[in-house]
Amino acid sequence: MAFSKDFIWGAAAASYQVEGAWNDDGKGPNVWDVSAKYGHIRHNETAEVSADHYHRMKEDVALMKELGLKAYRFSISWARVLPNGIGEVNEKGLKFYSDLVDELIANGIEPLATIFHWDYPYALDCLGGWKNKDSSDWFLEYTKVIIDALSDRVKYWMTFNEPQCSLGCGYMVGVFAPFQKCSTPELLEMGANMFRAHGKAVKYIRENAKQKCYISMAPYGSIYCPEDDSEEAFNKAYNDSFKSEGERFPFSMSYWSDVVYLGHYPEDMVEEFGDQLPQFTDEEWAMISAPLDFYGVNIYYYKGYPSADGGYDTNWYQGRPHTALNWPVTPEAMYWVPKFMYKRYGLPVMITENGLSEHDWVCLDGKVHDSYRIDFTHRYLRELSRVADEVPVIGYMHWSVMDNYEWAEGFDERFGLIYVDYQTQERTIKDSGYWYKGVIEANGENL
Ligand code: GBH
Repeated sequence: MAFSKDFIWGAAAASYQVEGAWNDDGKGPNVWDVSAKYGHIRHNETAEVSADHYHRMKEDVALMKELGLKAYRFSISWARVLPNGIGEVNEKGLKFYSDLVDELIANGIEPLATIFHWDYPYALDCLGGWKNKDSSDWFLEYTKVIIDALSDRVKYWMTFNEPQCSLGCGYMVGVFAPFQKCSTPELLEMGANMFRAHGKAVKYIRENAKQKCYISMAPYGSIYCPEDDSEEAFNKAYNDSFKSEGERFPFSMSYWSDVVYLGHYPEDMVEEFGDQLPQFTDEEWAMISAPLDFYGVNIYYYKGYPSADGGYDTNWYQGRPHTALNWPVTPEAMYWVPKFMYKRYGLPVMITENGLSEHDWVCLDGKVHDSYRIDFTHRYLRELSRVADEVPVIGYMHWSVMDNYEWAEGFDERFGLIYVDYQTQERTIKDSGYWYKGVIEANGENL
């Protein structure tokens, strides 16, 4: 039956988006803290306070318990733990994560930690960031600190969240911090350093974690859906989904996942770039593609082909349901992404993010009636239940546990199961939160 008895129902957030406390207790600045001061963010909003989770962690974990979550996926702020990215450890910052983990466990919630969710230390950015040949060693140094401190209690580790966005949005099209536009050779080199960083971190975790750990990356899964039931349609969608897209390779799935999960560059990249591709030694390849335990993937919608006449892409049509961020509502993505990823990478799949933005508000009766979030999630989870009969799916993390800072979009967009009033920091569990609680209690049998 669809969901296994030990299915991990949870919700997610990321350090920079919820914590606030941007310079409390010795935290160093990251590239977002700095960029936000230079007009890159809608309404010039900053995450200096955000949802103030750093100071309200216990209250927030109590709300997670109220939602019945079995797991919480959070990320660690590198510059909170190592203010300069390397060197001196900020014990108070590290203690915050240790306390969070204790609080989660005391409330019966499994902690799932993402090592890097985009908030790169500014001090390291000043040294060239991922362009610097030492950057993978910096990442290792940071990983050591958090593994030594938390791996006695944290079993699930994700190295990079959506590396596509880190490299593509941050350094190619320049819509995310640090808002750079780098050349293709630079991007290839930076990507190579990110792979080395991933590999070194995985090696360290395997050799030094205080208990058996489950490790993954968490890219986003962007695919094309088969247009009908035929084998041809399946093959076309599958093959197109894993194309590395020429110079847009940072946004592809195959670039990140073939290297890490299969141990080679995608064939079409080898054809396209030949000798331009950074080379790895055999030892590096072994480290970069060392076996992982599951395939974590963020799922929001599937891609469309551009129309020939400049009209809608094929994942759109006139009047198509779309979210506040104008993302199409495509529940089928939740069926096809796990199916494609299992076929290609052969590992159990965990949905590390899925959700939608709405412009919710607190209604006259004091509640948040987010019926669209319920319907959206219901549709996506039904597809997940369908695919879980065919491929191993081990968990689902709703994005997000609470409203938060949506990067360059600031605070207009609300993704949470819990509403946050940014004026008062008051939290209100939305209708969708109570609905999700019911799904968890029924282990999805009521979908
Ligand atoms: C995630 O980004 C982030 O991890 C999270 O921090 C953020 O708050 C949340 O989602 C909401 O935005 O190639 O056409 O399939 C998601 C951003 C959305 C970017 C889906 C890629 C797919 C493009 N991603 N998108 S496509």
